Parts: sequence; C-alpha cells; structure tokens
Amino acid sequence: TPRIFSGIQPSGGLTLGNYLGALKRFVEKQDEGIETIYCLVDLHAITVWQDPERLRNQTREAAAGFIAAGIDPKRSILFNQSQVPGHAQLAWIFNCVARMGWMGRMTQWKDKTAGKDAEKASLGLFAYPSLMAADILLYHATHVPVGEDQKQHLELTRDIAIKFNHDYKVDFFPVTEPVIEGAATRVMSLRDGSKKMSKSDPSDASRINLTDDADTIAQKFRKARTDAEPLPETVAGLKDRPEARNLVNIYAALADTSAEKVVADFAGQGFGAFKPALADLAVAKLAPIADEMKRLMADPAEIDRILGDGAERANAIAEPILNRTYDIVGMIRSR
Ligand code: AQP
Repeated sequence: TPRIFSGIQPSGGLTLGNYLGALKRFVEKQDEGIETIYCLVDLHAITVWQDPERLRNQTREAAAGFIAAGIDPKRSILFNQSQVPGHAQLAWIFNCVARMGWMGRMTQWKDKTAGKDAEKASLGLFAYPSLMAADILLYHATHVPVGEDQKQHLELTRDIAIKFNHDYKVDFFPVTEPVIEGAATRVMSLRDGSKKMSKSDPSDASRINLTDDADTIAQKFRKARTDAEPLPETVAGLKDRPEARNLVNIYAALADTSAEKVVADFAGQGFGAFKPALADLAVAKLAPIADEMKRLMADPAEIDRILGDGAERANAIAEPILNRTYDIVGMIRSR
C-alpha cells in the first residue's frame, strides 16, 4: 500500500515555491485518501544557524501554513521531526552506509557552499541528504511529493536503501518514488529567473511569502523582472525567456490549469496586463490561507498540541522499523 512522506524546513516563512511545489501537492495526496505523513524538519533547519526563539516560531508558523492550506491533522500525520527520535537515530546508521563522495556530489551542497569556504559549513549541512533518507525510510514511505530541486536527494535516498539492503543482505527498505507533479515544480525567484524562489534568499522581493498581504503580493509581481516582449501564442515561445515562463507557470499552477492554456488566453498581451491578472489570482488563492494562518497562530499551545499528537502517531509507525533496523545491523536490544 502506498504511504506518502514529505517535509519542509521551518528555516523561514513558507514561500509560494514551497506552496506550489510541495504543500498544494501534499493536500491533494491527503484528499486522494492515501496515508500521508508530513514533517516540519527542524533538525534539517539547524544545518545552518537558526536563532532558537525564531526557529520555534517558524515551526509553529509552518504548521499553521500546512493546516491553513488544507492539511487536516486528523487525516494526515503532521509533526516536527525532532519529536520523533528515530529520525536522528536512523540517520546515524545511514551516515555509515552512505559515502562521502555521494554527499559531495549533491548540487544543493555545492550551491549552498558556492563562493564560501566549504570547510566552515556545518558537518550537518554536508550530511543533510542522509538525514533526509532517514526521514523517508523510517516510515517505509513509498512515494515522496517534492519540488524539482529535491530530485537528486531522492535518488540518493534510493541509493542508500539499495546499499543498505545489499550490505546486510535483506530486502528491508523500499526503493522510494519521487512524485514531481504540477505546473510549477520549480518556481523561480521574481528577481532572477535562473535562481529558485527560496525562503532564505536575502531579498524579500524575490519571493511571495504565504503571509504577504494583498498589496505586498501585487507590488512584488508588479516589480518582478521580465522582458519587454508580449506573451507568445504557444509555450514554445517562452524558450529562453525564463522570467516570463516562471510567471506563466505560477499562473497555471495557481489556476489549476496548464501553461499552454495560460499563454493561449493571454497571447499577444504585455506584462502590463498579465502581471495584475496574476496578482489578482494569487491574492484570491493566498489571502484565505494567510487569514487562516493568522487565526491559528493566535493559539500556539493548540499548534503544539497538534504537533505532539502527530509525533506520537508517527513514532508508533517508526519505532518498530527502527528496532528492526538495529537488529539487522547487529545491535543488542535487551530491554
Ligand atoms: N522554488 C521552489 N519551487 C518548487 N518547489 C520548491 N520547494 C522549495 N522551493 C521550491 C519545495 O518545497 C519543499 C520544502 O523545501 P525545504 O524547505 O525543505 O527546502 P528547500 O528546498 O531548500 O526550500 P527553500 O525555500 O529554498 O529553503 P532554504 O532557503 O532554507 O533552503 C521541497 O519539496 C522543495 O522541493
């Protein structure tokens, strides 16, 4: 039976990229009636420095974002990673299965250390994909909905499962399938069409935050970088126009339609017409989420209770899998 696992780092406020690439998909999977486990990966977040009080708030805000976007904490399991100790425990075992060379080849590692002294990056940042493999395999998850940027990490998760099964001559960990779907699997920065939209980009104008108000959303789209050409007749005409393509993809994903349909509807129109239409659509879709987040954030104790309840249910699935893993590896389990 399929089991979905996915996570988001509470390393900042959720962005439109997180929403279209991940969160919106998470809700769809839940609503298809598949078993869904969603995690706020706070252990991943601290691979780069996080102020403790902000991390706590960002974790609650991300939980509020999930619920406001349609995750029902009764139907899905929603929790923060550090409350289930098995994630860190299994990650250690995977640190001993995975190879340094595998980690060094990850483009996220290369991107996040580009232009910096990699010697000064945390060991956790280097080993990040090993913890991510543990997140997924701790639940024997079969499918992982993610944005395009996580594809390589999921391939590494498969490599770890295969090597573990091979080294210990077992057929224990499943080989997980990435699920990369939708019109906006890679939302780009509004300031630079070659960079993905990211919650840690120093420029707030580069992203739409789920908590942005209507005026801010409209202003950010108005100022979004574009070329001066009108929209083409077909998507083929968006080739070599990354900024234009990005805005079309965002529109399509928000409207639950295809990029083809969007260019057909706006063919020949300039961005002076397209951007306000996009802003109106974004506000219509995102404002109710922002309002609901605000309401939920007024009761942090209730959010903590939901996360605690989710962690308990997650742990009930994880514990037997972790115990079996320790058995396979040869650890004495006498209590
Ligand atoms: N720009 C994006 N387009 C589509 N999907 C995206 N995701 C992130 N950015 C985009 C998807 O969101 C999920 C959670 O990602 P994450 O928070 O765990 O880490 P990330 O991919 O590193 O996201 P950020 O926003 O860029 O965070 P920082 O800046 O802290 O590194 C994943 O499924 C991801 O694909």
